[in-house]
Amino acid sequence: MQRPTLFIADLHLTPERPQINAAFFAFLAGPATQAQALYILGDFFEAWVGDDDLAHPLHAQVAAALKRLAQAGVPIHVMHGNRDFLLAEAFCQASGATLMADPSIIELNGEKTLLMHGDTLCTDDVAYQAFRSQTREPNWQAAFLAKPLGERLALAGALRTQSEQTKADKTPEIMDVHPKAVNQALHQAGCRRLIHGHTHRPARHPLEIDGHSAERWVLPAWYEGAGWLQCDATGCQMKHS
Ligand code: LP5
Ligand code: MN
Repeated sequence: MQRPTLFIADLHLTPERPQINAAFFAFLAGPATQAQALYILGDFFEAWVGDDDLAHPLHAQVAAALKRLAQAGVPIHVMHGNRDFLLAEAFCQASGATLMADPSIIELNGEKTLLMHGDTLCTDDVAYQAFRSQTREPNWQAAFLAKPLGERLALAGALRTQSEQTKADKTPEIMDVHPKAVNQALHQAGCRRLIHGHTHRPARHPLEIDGHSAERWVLPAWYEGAGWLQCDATGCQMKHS
């Protein structure tokens, strides 16, 4: 039987949520071993301040566990999220994973499928989009990465606090994807299936794009437990453990 392709996002791995880390290691040792490929669509880590933080025991353990899966023959693809856009070459070396661009198009069981983290679709969140543009600039990143690790961790912590505060003032609609952005992304990519994370609102949304039926899958965050999308020739379904 054909092996399924698995998609996960928004695990937000951190030493502060050991039960979720355990759920991830169980996922890697279980369903992931049967996969044709594993796609991690951003916000894998709660915060990633640079690859030198691989020295943290949890980060080293996560990279080693991914590498075991990669060496067992399961290709692992990682996309940046808004929490871990600084994942880079050393992480790939340590984990055996390959970084993929956001957006990317893959051929999934004969269907062109668009993969995104999902943050770029939240076009009404103007303050976030400005912040995103700034922090994706190579010069900004070089200056940030030149700071000592401890300082970067402190800045990331301050920014997480600020993010939680600013989100309290934003409406749920502002923090969701904009339908026009979704339509435009699918139209431009020539795809009828989109898989993304970021909004933490797991669902399958049926759509119509250019007169054809289409679908948008939103991956779950891993706050309560593990959740992933499993796709094979018969289609996609959400799984939980
Ligand atoms: O992540 P989440 O779900 O809470 O909210 C996101 C958007 N927030 C973010 C910020 C991240 O949470 C922080 C990640 C830290 C790790 C990165 C490390 C490297 C960078 C360190 C830089 C110092 O992405 C949030 C969205 C929400 O998704 C829904 O889509 O609304 O957007 C914001 O909160 C951004 C604010 O609206 C604007 C922020 C202005 C910040 C100004 C810079 C101040 C620097 C503070 C450092 C002390
Ligand atoms: Mn995100």
